Amino acid sequence: MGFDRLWRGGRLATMAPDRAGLGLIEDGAVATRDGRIAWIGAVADLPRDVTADEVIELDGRLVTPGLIDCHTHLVFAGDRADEFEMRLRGETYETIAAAGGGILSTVRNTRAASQDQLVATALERLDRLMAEGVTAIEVKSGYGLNLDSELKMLRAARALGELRKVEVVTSLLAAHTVPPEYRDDRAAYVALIVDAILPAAVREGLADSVDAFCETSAFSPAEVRRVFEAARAHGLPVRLHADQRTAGGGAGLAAEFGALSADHLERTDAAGAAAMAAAGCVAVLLPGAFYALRDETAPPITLFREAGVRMAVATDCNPGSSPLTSILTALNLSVILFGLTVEEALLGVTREAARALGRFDRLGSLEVGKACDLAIWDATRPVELAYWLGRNPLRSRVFRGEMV
Ligand code: DI6
Ligand code: FE
Repeated sequence: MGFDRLWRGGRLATMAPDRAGLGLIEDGAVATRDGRIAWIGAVADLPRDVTADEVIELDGRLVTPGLIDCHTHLVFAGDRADEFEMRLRGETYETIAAAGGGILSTVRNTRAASQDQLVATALERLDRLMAEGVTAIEVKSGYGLNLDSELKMLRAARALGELRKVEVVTSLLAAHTVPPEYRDDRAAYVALIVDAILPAAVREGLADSVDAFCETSAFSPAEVRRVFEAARAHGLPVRLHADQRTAGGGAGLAAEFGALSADHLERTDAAGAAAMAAAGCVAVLLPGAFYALRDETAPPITLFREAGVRMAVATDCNPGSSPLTSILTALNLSVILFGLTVEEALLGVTREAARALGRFDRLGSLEVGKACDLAIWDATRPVELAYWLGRNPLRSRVFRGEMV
C-alpha cells in the first residue's frame, strides 16, 4: 500500500462523529494520497506492506484537523483604534455607529482602497491565523455596501485563497448596514442587494453563501427575509448575525430559512434555540466580540446544550467589535467567558465549524476521503490549545497533504 506521506506515533484527535468526544486515537497514524486522507488508525493496525514517499515521526504529539475560522470579516481597510478609545471613555458601539462611525467608518476606508490594498492588509491577518493552524476560513463582504465595492471585497477574499495554502469560503454580507446614500430609502438599498449585488456576485461565482446583520441598528427581520428569499432563488445557503445586541427573533428567522448557522446569539431565547436545533442550524459563538464590547450577557450555552444545538467558535475578526486575529485566543475566551468545555471548544473550531460552512463532507475531521488538512502541535493534551494566552504551540500545518 503506497502513500505520498505518512505521519505516525501521534495522538490523533479525529473529531469523527462516530467516535466519542474528540475521537482520540492513541499512538495513531495518518496517511495521505493526492491531498486526501487515505488511511487513519492505530500504528499497530497499519498494513504490513505500507510504503510512503515520506514518513514523519510524531513522537507522541497531538494532531487535530486543520482549524477552521468559520466567521470573519478579514477583508477591510483602515482600523477603528480611535473608536476603541472612545469606547474606553464610555461611549457605546451603538452611539458611535449612530454618529456615522462604526461599520460606516470602515465602509469609507474600504470603498477608497484598491483590491490589492485590501488583499495586502488581509494577508497580514490571515498569516497570523494560519500560523495557529488554520487551514480554512470564511471571509465576508459587508464594508463595500455598493455593487463595485462589495464585489471588490469578495474578489479580494478569493485572491487570498490563491495566494496562500488555505481554503477560503466567502459570504456576501451586503446586508451589513444601510449605506448613507440610502439612509432615507432603506427599501431601495434592499432592492439593490436583491436585484443587482447578489445576482452579480452569483454570476462571477464570488459568493458561497449569503449573510445578513439582523439588528435594530442594521436590518429588520422583514428586510432580512427579502435578502434570504433572493439567496434561496439563487440556490445559495444563508447564515445570519442574530440576537447579538438586541433580541430580534434572529435565531428563529435563521432556522426558518434552513440557515447553515446563526451567529453571536447573546440574546437568543429557548424558542430560538429549539428552532435552531430542529433546523440543524449551527450556533457560531464569537467570544471576541462579547469580550471587546464588554457585553455582560453570554449566549445561552445551557439552552443550546439542552436543545442539542451544535456549537462552533470563531474569531469574528473585524476592525470594530472583534479585532482578534487569533483562533487560539477565541478558544480560550470561549471556555473562560462562555463556559464551553474544552471538548466543545475544540469541536467548535473543527467539526462544527465545518458544518457551519456546509463543508463537513470534506473538512473538519480526520476520516478517510477527507482533505488531509492537519495541525500538528507541540502538545500532547487537547486542553493545551485552550490553556495558553498568547503562546502558540503549533509545530506544523499540513494543507492537502503537503507540509506548509
Ligand atoms: N456583528 C459584528 O460583531 C460585526 N458585524 C456584525 O454584524 C461588527 C462589524 C464592525 O463593527 O465593523
Ligand atoms: Fe460578524
